[in-house]
Amino acid sequence: MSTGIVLSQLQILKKNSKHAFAVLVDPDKIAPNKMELFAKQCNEAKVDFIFFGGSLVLNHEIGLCINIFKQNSNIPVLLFPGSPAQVTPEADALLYLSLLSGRNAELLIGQHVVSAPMVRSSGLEILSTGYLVIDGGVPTTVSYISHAQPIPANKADIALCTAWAGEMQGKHLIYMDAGSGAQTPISTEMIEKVSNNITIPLIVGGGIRTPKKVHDNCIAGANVIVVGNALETDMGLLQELCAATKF
Ligand code: 1GP
Repeated sequence: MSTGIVLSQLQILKKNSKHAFAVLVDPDKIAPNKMELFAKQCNEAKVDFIFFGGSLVLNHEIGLCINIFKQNSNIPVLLFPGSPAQVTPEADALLYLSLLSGRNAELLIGQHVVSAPMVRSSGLEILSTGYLVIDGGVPTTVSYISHAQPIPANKADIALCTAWAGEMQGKHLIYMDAGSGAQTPISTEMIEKVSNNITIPLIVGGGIRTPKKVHDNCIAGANVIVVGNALETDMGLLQELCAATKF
């Protein structure tokens, strides 16, 4: 089932205090006929990972989009599914998200149980991920859909204890997300507090729009920086945002 290639790449980043750049693709925002160009742009910018999915996806052609992407790029594709319906074997790995910051049993374990046979037989590398939604200043799709309260933005201790609980449960990764289109991205203080105190890789996303914020998050200890929205608005930012993780 799991080859472990993506996980070992992420673990090496954590071990060496290094950083990578991931682009989040909302399959509703890039039509299949634009995917080839998009893949080429990501190759050129040296993007490290592509995340596919979102809290709400209307497009039924995720597999097709991923196939086109992979025909034009060697960048690993990780599913970031808002629901089991977005799990598709064309990707390389699955961010197997458990919403640890919420108290919605469905997103902690319920949907995992129902989809277990399909996920097991998908052939995807499974990355067990403790998913923490942090308040980003505006109601985001993830907070609405999940029926779950985000962790307050100024409560780094809550984020740390939640990440610790995930680590002790055996999660491979922690993903702290202010939600797509967040007004306020996660503070460097919170990133630093969590990163300094866990031994598993840390992914950070939500509302990141500038190379400076990408760079600051890397310094604070994020191992993967995820950007979606800002690139949907201006793909011209890609090179600069990605380059801000390479130091
Ligand atoms: C959301 O972390 C991702 O789940 C990316 O957020 O779209 O705001 O960049 P943005």
